Amino acid sequence: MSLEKIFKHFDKNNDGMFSLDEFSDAVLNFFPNFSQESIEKRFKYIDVNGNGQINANEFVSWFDEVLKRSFAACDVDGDGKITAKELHFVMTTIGKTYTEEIYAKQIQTADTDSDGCLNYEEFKAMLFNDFF
Ligand SMILES: [Ca+2]
Ligand SMILES: [Ca+2]
Ligand SMILES: [Ca+2]
Repeated sequence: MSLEKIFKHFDKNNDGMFSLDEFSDAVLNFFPNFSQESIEKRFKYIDVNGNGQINANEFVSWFDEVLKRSFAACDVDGDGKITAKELHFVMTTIGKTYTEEIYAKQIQTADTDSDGCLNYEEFKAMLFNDFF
C-alpha cells in the first residue's frame, strides 16, 4: 500500500484533492486520538499553497515526514531498525500495556527480510496493513 493509494482511498469524490472532511477521515483512521482542532491546524500547515485543498503531493510529503518521525521515535537506539523491545518500551511510555511478545508477533507479520526487526519500509507496511 503506497501513500498515493492511501490518498486515492480517502479522496472520496476522486477530484485529486483532499477537502478538510476527507483529510480528517484519513487522519482519524491512522491517529484516532487527534482532535478536530489539531486536524484543522495540520490541514492548514499541509496546504502549502493555501488553496483550501490538499493535493496528492502536499499529502504524500507530509505523511512521509510524519512516518519518518514516528519511526525515529520508535527506534530508540537509532540503528535504523525497530525491535520488539523498542516497540514495547515506546508503547509502554505512552500507556499501552501489551506484552513484548505481542509486538514481536506484530513485527513478524511485517518482517519481510526476516531479521527479527523492522526497517523503515517494513514499518510502513505494518502500519498500512493494520488499516487496509
Ligand atoms: Ca493545496
Ligand atoms: Ca533500533
Ligand atoms: Ca526486517
